[in-house]
Amino acid sequence: MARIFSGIQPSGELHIGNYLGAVKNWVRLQHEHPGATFCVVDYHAITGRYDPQVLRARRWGMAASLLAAGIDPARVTLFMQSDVPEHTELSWIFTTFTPLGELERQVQFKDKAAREESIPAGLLMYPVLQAADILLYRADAVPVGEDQVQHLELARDTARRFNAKFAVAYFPEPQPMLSPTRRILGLDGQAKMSKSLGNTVGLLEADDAIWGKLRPAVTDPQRVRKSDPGRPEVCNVYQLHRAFSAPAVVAEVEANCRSAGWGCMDCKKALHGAMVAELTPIRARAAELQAAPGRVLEVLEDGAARARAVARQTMREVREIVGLDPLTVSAAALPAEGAPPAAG
Ligand code: AQP
Repeated sequence: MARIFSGIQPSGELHIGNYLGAVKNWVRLQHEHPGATFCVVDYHAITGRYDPQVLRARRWGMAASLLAAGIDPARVTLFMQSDVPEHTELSWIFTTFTPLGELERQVQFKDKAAREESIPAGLLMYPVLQAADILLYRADAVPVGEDQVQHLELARDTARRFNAKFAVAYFPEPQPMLSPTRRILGLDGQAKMSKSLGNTVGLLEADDAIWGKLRPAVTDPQRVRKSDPGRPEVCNVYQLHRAFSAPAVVAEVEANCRSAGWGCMDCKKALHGAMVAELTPIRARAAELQAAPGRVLEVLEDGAARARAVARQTMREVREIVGLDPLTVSAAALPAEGAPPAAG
């Protein structure tokens, strides 16, 4: 059975892009793959500018949102990355053989670096830490959105390089598991929905706040008047219908769009209804967790203990492979250039 790992940054609120691209898939997979490992990757979230007080709240909030979205700690391990410092240790080992040029070619690095005056090295190393996150659990399947496919290619290269460099067959080559909704655009219909671009719809937003964002959402730019027939294939609102609405409603939306039977506002109202239906129970669970915050901490503590057990075992083996295992007196007998001759 595939060994599953995935992570999410607590760099903002959980949004419908994260949910449809990744988290909904995690919830589905936990039934077929009990024992999957999911992580709030807070070391990643400090690669940009941030306020420590806000980060604390977001770390708790992201864990609570994942539980509210349906992650079941009885089936899977959910933990906070910084509770398992082996992630950074393995990452350092990987940086020692990852070619700089490959990191500089990562699209997400280029995009984010373009927005920075002074580029932190951590931003460049982000995919190396991500490779460590995955390979620490020797995962071979990673449910992610499409934007992470290039990073996973680097994780596979990392596994391959490690295995070749040390002549072992130790790390598997992790493959992406993409959901049908692998790339959700922001409501401006331009860029990927992204916490750092501020074009998101939060999973826990109130009904009227969601409507406030849906109302002006960009649709088919060629549909100027209500009587103009629309093209669902270029419409972001239609894509969201495919994610949230029942198949019969999606068919109805498509037919009414093409025939100009519905205006865009009719279509958006139907989408709002479908979103509210799916998100209301998630919001209710989030409110329950907000009222009992200790429950989230218990889940994270238990998850960290389980994750740490696996991580420590991997690092014991990795240290041995790379020659960083605890020294014993027999090391003195090994030939080492420039070393004093062994006694005896
Ligand atoms: N717009 C999206 N469509 C589909 N999937 C998406 N994911 C993110 N945005 C979309 C998927 O969500 C998971 C967690 O992502 P992340 O928060 O760890 O990193 P990210 O991709 O960088 O997300 P953001 O929102 O864009 O955050 P910032 O702005 O902080 O970088 C991943 O599986 C991702 O593919």
